[in-house]
Amino acid sequence: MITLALSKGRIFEETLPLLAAAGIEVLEDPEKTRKLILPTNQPDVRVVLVRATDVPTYVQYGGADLGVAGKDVLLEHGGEGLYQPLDLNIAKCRMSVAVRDDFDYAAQVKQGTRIRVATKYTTVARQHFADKGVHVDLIKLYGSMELAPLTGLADAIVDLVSTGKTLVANHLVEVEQIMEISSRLVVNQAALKLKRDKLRPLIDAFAGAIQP
Ligand code: PRT
Ligand code: MG
Repeated sequence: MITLALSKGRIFEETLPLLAAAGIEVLEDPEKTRKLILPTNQPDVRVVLVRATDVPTYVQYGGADLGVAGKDVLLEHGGEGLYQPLDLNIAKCRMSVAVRDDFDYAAQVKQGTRIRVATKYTTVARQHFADKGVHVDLIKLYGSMELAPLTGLADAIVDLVSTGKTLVANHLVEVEQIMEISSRLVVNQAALKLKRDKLRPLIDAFAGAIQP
């Protein structure tokens, strides 16, 4: 049995064409079923639905043989025990610093003021501000980062941006782009050896179906 870990939503949707290229069709719609293990048209391939941030953990410990996870999630996880053969170029966005549109970020940085930054991505954020020599106090959040500057919890956020509509709707502006983000295929290192005959063709089919 090959077990693939995916998160519901954009990663599931954008992985479907890659699965199709490998001849795999998921037989149930995650938005309609309450099942967490979904069968496919291949009796020896199944999909498990986990939170986006849990995908690397499932694959690392062998709860799944492979999975699809955002670079954001992989950087925070650390990537231990994971083979990352492919950038799938899906679920694309960027990680950015944003502030309230009335907050003069450049002036605060120039003055050397300590800036309070709320984020789910504390590892990446700490590194980014250290590299820039910006003094920050990081506040760990698990979601809705956009609310932090509006309530006075923080001066800035580090979050993912794709269309930019969420920032605009909340009177926030992007002041720095930290990195481009896309999702990668991650494979359990032991599974790659033990189930090589099944996993190699799957990885090759995915590789051949990546859109530029
Ligand atoms: O939603 P949940 O709390 O369950 O988990 P999650 O947010 O970790 O999962 P999900 O499925 O929302 O995201 C999975 C992966 O998709 C992330 O790890 C990213 O690699 C990738 N991705 C791509 C995004 C976005 N684009 C994105 N726009 N993840 C989140 N967003 C959010 C962003 O955080 C912000 O709140 O969408 C909002 C901004 O969108 P725009 O279009 O308004 O700019
Ligand atoms: Mg989300």
